[in-house]
Amino acid sequence: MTDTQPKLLIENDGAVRTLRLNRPESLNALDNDLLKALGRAVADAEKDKTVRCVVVTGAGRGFCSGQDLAAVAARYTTNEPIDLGLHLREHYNPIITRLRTIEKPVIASVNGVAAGAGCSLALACDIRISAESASFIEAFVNVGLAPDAGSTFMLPRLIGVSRAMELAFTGRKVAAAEALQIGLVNQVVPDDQLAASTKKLADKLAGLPTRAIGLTKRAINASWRSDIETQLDYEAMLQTTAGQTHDHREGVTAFLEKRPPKFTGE
Ligand code: LHQ
Repeated sequence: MTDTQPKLLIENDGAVRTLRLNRPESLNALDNDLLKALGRAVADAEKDKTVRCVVVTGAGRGFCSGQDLAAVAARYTTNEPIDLGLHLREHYNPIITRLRTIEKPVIASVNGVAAGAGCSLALACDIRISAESASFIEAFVNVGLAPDAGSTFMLPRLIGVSRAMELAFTGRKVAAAEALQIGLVNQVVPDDQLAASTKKLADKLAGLPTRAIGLTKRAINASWRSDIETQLDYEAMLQTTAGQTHDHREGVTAFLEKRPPKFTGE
């Protein structure tokens, strides 16, 4: 790979925007350039009204191997003090926060190994569709670190505290079949069908009422720090907004006219 190739490929297909990590020689390890490009791309996708579904995937045989350890090691050859927390706050945390709050569906199309912060990246997406040969590794412990980039938030919520502890303590590789069984991924497909299955799901999601999906995401996120009374009230407030959208009118009209709805995302 030459330096002229972008480290992040941005592909548009109708209302679906795919962000493809493109450092295949390192299984898409995250260096500063790639992190910056990813941060910008997620922010752009959030702003762009023509984008109604975002897909995150990797080029080559890996999804993402996490922080580029060569870049970290390079810093350890000098006496320069290194603050990993600063690096997380500057580069990772804004990306993870935005993926969790962007009011559009985000799919991780996991084409290969997702390790360390690469696993966190997959977990930060709303839905995970995985190739049969893909795997998930909470690899942080293998390099003497605690999980970051949102893994300690998403992992117990997806698979329960006990399993989250085990995977984070051991850093063992979880194959796609086990990931499906424990609820780490939504769907596992044969490797050669990952692109087509992702496209099918992404096209479907991009054609749904995007505002309602955004509000759904907001409500489910809020439920994690809520109680039932507060949540019921929050749902009512969000439904006031949803009830004023064009897509709500269209959905009701289409139902009564016995035709498929044409949602515009407005
Ligand atoms: C890599 C990497 C990699 C560089 C494979 N970096 N080159 C930490 C610090 C700071 C702040 C932010 O947060 C974090 C959180 C983290 O993400 S810590 C965890 C970082 N990731 C890992 O510890 C995973 C390291 N990689 C592996 O354990 C293996 O490569 C896996 C299990 C992912 C894949 O194994 P294999 O399929 O056997 O492939 P491989 O090991 O042969 O890797 C292929 C190439 O990719 C190889 O380069 P080479 O020149 O020998 O072909 C690796 O050196 C390179 N690579 N991960 N993170």
